[in-house]
Amino acid sequence: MMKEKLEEIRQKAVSEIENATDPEMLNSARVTFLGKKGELTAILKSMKEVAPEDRPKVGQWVNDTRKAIEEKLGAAKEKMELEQMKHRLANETIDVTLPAKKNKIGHRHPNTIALEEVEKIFVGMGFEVVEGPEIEKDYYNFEALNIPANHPAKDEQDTFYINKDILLRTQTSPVQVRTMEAKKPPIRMIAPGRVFRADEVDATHSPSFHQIEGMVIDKGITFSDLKGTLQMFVQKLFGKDTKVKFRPHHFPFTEPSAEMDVSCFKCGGKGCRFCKGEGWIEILGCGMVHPKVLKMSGIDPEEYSGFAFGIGLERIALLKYEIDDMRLLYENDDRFLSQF
Ligand code: 2U9
Repeated sequence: MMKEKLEEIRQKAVSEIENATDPEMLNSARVTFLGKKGELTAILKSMKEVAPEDRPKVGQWVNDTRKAIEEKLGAAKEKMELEQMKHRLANETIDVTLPAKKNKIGHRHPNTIALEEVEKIFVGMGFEVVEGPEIEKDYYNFEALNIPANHPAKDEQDTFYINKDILLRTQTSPVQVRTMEAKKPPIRMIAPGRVFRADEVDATHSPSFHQIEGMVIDKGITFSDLKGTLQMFVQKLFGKDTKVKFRPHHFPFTEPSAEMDVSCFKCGGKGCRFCKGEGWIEILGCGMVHPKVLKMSGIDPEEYSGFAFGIGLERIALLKYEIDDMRLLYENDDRFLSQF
């Protein structure tokens, strides 16, 4: 009777252990069968109902059953741990033959590539690269450049003012003014940098863009020096067959003033889609520095003369890389930038 009961407990335990799928289920089987309130303990507690002469034998059966269940539990636990270990090792396997993840590196922006090329050409001709503040005084941005108070460029529609006297520079010319104030000629400099104008965004305009301005001041500088220098510049930038053409223009800070065209570097001047059939592409503005401008910055126009020019950097980048919309330069789309 007792023996059958123990056998029944053993079978129940074995079946529960065999059905266990995780360590928690194993532990709960241990508590159920071997715990302080478990089934075997209950039998030991009821030993007083067993005849004294039978007690050693029944005690032996209980111990045998306990041992059988413990062994079963131990084996099941070991098997489970082995499975878990196998599983973990399989998941942690590193396939050293897999190709490595490609490191993504950045690209230089077309503006940067174009600027570095322009800087290299001018540095090669003995020019110095000078930078200046983007937030400027009205004096350096307008007055010192002979731009009168009633000039349309000074309108709040066109210029970002911080207050009456302080603004975001609309050109890099203030850098030349500051240089003239700070040192005596000869001066050969270019001033690249960010400028600001209250323009709506479209394919050719942005409220913030970049200019490269240049200036040479020395004794005996003439319009021929301007022509020779700028011709050399565009021949290095667009190719040695590039021709130049000057058209009269007006700027308050130069006299005389001109705009310079280059022969189309796509069709060589015959006229194509790129130059809109013109054969020529407008590239920069230039002129002889106005005597009043020299004088205001402390340079004697009787002793010195100079020329100056201004180029839009984005315009160079768009032309060089045949990009048809300026907005692409500002969107930082990697698919676009990685082409250059
Ligand atoms: C000083 C004296 C003269 C700078 C010059 C231009 C002509 C010019 C434009 C080209 C396209 C600006 O980028 S753009 O919008 N610039 O046409 N700039 S002469 O003349 C100076 C500058 C400083 C003291």
